[in-house]
Amino acid sequence: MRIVVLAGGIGGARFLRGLKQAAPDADITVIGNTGDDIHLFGLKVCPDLDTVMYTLGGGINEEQGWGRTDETFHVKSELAAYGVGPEWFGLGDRDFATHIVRTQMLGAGYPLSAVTEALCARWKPGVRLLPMSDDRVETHVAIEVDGERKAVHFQEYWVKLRASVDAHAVVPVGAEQSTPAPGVLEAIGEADVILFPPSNPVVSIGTILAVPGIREAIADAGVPVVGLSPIVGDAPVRGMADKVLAAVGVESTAAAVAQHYGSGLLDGWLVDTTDAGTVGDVEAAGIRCRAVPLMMTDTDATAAMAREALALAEEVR
Ligand code: GDP
Ligand code: FO1
Ligand code: CA
Repeated sequence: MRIVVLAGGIGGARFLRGLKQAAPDADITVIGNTGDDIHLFGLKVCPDLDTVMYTLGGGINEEQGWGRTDETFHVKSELAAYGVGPEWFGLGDRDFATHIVRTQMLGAGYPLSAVTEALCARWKPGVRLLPMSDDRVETHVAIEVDGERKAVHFQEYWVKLRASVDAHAVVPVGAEQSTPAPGVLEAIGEADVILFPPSNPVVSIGTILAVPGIREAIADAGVPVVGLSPIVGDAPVRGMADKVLAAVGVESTAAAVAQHYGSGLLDGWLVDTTDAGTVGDVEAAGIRCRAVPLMMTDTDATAAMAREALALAEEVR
C-alpha cells in the first residue's frame, strides 16, 4: 500500500512513528512543511524536516520533541560571547552539523529535496521524506506590538514570543510562486491513501496546501483522504494552533478544523473520544467521522490511531 502523509514537526513525526508500526509493509512518502525554515548564522535550518528525520531515525530529543538527543550548546554560548544572536533560538552542537551539511550542499547547487535525501541516507527514517517545495517559502505572522502592526517570522512568533500576542494574519511568503518539489505530485497521484496527521492545520498542513498544485492534486487523486484532529477538547494538545486558527477565522474545535479543510479535500476525520459529541457536525459537513482515542502517549497508542485512520479510509473508499 502506498501512503502519502502531509507532515509538520512534532505531531507529524510522532504520528509517522505509529503509522510505521501499524503498517510495516507500506510504502510511505512524507511531504514535509518547509514554511518554518529559517536562516540563522548563515545556515539554513529546516525544523519540521529535521524533526521527522530525527524522530524516525532515532536521534530526537524525546522529551522536547525537537532537536537532538544528548545535545550540548557550546557553539551557541560561544556565539553569544561574541554578542552574536539570536539567543532565543536553541541550536545545539549536534544539530549544527545538520545545518552545516545542508547549507554546504545548497551552496553547491543541490536542491533542498536532494539535500534532504542525502541527510536521510544517514538517518534512514524508513519513509521517503520530501520537502513540499525546493523553493523558499517562509511563514510570517502579523502581530501588533505597542499599537504598531508588524510581521515577524513564524519562529520569532512561536519561539521568541511564545505566541503571547494575537496573530492577525498568517502568510506563507513565497508560496504563490513556489512549485512542488520533484516527486510530490507523482507520490500524490500514485497514492492508495492520503493522511493528514494531527499536525497544525494552519502553519504545517495549511502551508503545504498553499504550494500551488498540491491541494488540487490531493482533491483530484480519487483516493481516500483521512485526517486526525490536533484539537482535543477544544484546545490544541500542544503548541499554538489555537492562535493561528483564530487568525484564519477558525474556532479551535475538532469539528471546525474538519470544516476548514472541507469535504472537497477530506473524506474522513478522526476526533478524540472526548469530542464524540461533534461527530454529527462533521458528518453533516459531508465528512465521515469517528471518535477514537487520539492521544499519542506512546508508539502503541499512536499505532492504534494510525490503524483507525486506515480503517476509516477503507470505509470511505
Ligand atoms: P510542529 O511543527 O512541531 O508544531 O508539529 P505539527 O504541526 O506536526 O503538529 C502540531 C500539532 O500536533 C499541535 O497542534 C498539537 O495539538 C498536535 N498534537 C501534538 N500531540 C498530539 C497528540 O498526542 N494527539 C493529538 N491529537 N494531537 C497532538
Ligand atoms: N522550539 C522551541 O520552542 N525553542 C527553540 O529554541 C527551538 C529550537 C529549534 C532548533 C532546531 C529545530 O529543528 C527546532 C527547534 N525548535 C525550537 C522547534 C521548532 O521551532 C518548532 O517546534 C516548530 O517549528 C513549531 O512548529
Ligand atoms: Ca513546525
